[in-house]
Amino acid sequence: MTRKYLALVCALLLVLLCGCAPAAPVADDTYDDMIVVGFSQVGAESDWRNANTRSMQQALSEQNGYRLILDDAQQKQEKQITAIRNFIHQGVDYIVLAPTTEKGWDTVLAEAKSAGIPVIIVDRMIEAEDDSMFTCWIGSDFRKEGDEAVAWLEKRFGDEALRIVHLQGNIGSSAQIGRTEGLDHALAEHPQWELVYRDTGDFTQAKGQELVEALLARNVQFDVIYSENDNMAYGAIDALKKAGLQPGKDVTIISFDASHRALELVMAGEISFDVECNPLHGPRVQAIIEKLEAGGKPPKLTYVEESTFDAATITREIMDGRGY
Ligand code: GYE
Repeated sequence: MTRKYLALVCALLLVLLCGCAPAAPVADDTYDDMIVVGFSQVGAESDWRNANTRSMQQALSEQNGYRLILDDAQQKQEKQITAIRNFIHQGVDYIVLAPTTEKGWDTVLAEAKSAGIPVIIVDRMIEAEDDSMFTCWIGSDFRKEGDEAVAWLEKRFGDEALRIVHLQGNIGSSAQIGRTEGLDHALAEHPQWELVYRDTGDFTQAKGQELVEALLARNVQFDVIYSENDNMAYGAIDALKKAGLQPGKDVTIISFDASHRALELVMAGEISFDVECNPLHGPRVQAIIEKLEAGGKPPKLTYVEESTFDAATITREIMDGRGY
């Protein structure tokens, strides 16, 4: 504290004497009282991801007593591993990891563990050798999300013949694995549902559009697009419209995330069913850290509550009350 005040006084004197402010932060120990968090984020591939990043930045703000070091891994696991090593090297107080894929974390998490840095996993899950590698996890039940999507499809189409196009998220991510398992399970139960195409669109709008455009160019016929996130669905919708097809009428679209833009499309009837995936993990992580700071023990696994939307259940009030 004393050193900090001394540095502040020196900086003030500098301003008074020379009429100029020091270019760099006064001193590193400006952050002495702050909790330093290194956050390894997957990337910026989707609206969901951006809402998630904003939520973390808002909750773990300087105003709230945090110094957040954010690293965007551009959807590459090796970049995340490097970021975590940098956080360990910098001696952060906590590491928050939103993992790209489930596998491949044992070595780097063992390094964090031996450095004594708690690791909080958010959003997707990891497959760890032993679960002492991380302090706790908070995120969604992706298999349940997949099950909800196919339950709607069953209710809407029953045993009708359906040709389904499946746009997958990043292969090996929990969000892809759970949502794909839900569909696979339903495909096995409904022999009259045919999977006509399946590929990854990497959770991006551009890739979703590209895949559906390619299908239409090959004249592949389909009734349903099962898109594992909203951004790929936006791309698919653009591709359908460009080909003169009406999303929601000629092709039924099922999507995941239920971000604001997607719910507008649910209202407009272009997306028929959207399964919510809640990205607002910032305050949840903040609460976990506060608990740990106070010597408490947060639950090992926490699933956030989520709902689903179709044209019958969406209202303007619901939309206006949403933070993403
Ligand atoms: O559905 C997608 C994002 O892991 C839940 O990642 C997240 C998924 C989300 O890119 O839009």
